[in-house]
Amino acid sequence: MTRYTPMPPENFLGLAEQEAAYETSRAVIFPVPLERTTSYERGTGKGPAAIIEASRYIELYDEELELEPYKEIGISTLPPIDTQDGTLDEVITEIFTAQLGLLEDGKFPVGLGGEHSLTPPLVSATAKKFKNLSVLQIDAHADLRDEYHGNSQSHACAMRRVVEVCPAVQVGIRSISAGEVAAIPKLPTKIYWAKDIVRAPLKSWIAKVLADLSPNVYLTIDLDGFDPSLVPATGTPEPGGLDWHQVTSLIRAVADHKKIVAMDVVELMPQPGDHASSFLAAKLVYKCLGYVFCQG
Ligand SMILES: [Mn+2]
Repeated sequence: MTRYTPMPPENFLGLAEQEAAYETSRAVIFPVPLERTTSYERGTGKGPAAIIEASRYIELYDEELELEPYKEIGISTLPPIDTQDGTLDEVITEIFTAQLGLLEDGKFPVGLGGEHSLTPPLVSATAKKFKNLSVLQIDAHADLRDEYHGNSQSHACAMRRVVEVCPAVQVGIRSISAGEVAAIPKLPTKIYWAKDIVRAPLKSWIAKVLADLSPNVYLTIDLDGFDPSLVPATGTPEPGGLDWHQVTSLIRAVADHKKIVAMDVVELMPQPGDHASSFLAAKLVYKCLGYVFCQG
């Protein structure tokens, strides 16, 4: 008998109840449809639902790992957290508290955004639980502004808030302000510019990223880190981005050499007629879980 956990529209991957029960799942999909400070186009609040919807069309067998990761992992899907009621500060506190609860339960949380402002509370909670934490960010944007339009919690400030908590390694960056560039030498962050890696052999830079990361890693993936030819559905698309092979090779190497303890995938802004972006996001989440839990 096939039954699904009672959350609309379905759980991640459309799994049967025994493979998606919270108690027995090691990974938990945590939808955070936050959209308070987006700057260009709107719609990223619909990102988590679109990723979960697309995930139901993914093959459950991973051709790289040669197994069905969900069977080894158990993947539970939470209902979306309420991001509408209350001030942004209150919502950020709720995100922090929810993340800490998942970590205290021994889960591997996968935050689905939503705008990048959700990452700092997720990282803060993760840093409370795990010492020696660093953050690996894949993104087009440095997001190192101290404030943006008077708001220190803006998506444009996400990594500035993160590096106040723990060091970062930023990969795929190709959009940054002069003020941010000036601040970098004083910040605990290392930048891998898209211009230096998109045409370089994987071997030439992935080992350096590994060397820059601490033993425990929080992974935050802004989908605009990918080239917009692959993921057009983001709020602030930037040309000249990473491809699928580059991103998955990097994450596979990190999962192999470090302990990835939590992650998020943010900034999907679903567009009518474009299923490729949501599908990529869903497949990326499943790939990451396979790399984290099912590698040799
Ligand atoms: Mn970005």
